Amino acid sequence: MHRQLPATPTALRGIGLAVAPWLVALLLAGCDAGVPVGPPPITPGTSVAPREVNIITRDYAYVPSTVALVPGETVVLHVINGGLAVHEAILGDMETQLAWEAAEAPFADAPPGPAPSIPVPPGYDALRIVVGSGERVDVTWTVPSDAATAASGWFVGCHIPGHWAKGMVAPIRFVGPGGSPLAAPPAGSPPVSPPGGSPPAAPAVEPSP
Ligand SMILES: [Cu+2]
Repeated sequence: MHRQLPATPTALRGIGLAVAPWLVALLLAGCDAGVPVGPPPITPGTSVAPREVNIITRDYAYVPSTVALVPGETVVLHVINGGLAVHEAILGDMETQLAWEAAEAPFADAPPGPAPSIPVPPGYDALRIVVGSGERVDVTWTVPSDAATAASGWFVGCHIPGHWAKGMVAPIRFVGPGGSPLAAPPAGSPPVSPPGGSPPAAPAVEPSP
């Protein structure tokens, strides 16, 4: 414990040093905070050696709360359901998330069993991984190389009815191999509903040309 060290203002004065109390407080706080650590470097996955990425679903959130991916890399997504409810991980930009939210809404009272196939509008197909309670599903997937250019940003979202509204969404942070962000979050991004909040309104879905 740093605070138990004898380097208090009184002790320092006792050895002839004039140290301002605020400086000691700053030093002690620095000890507690530790050395600033940036995001860990990422070795992008390849088709030969995909990078392993864990996404844990809970009732009703994702762990980690932000998923770091390198555009163009190939990953093996391990989606592990640590919750009691069935969950899914849909990876795509916000327009895609909202299209799936609208498309899955009619299935709120679906009977137990395999997840129904969702008639998502053309152009909004996305990587969708459904996992039952206690299950783990592994999927090898290549991140689109242009994903970071999506104006609305990318997310991992669960659109099993009611889950998005409970805040079951995690932003994807696109990074370079060094772990540094490729771009700041775009201005004017659609708001992500907070836990317990109401979901963003579904967009007017236009068919793809
Ligand atoms: Cu869910």
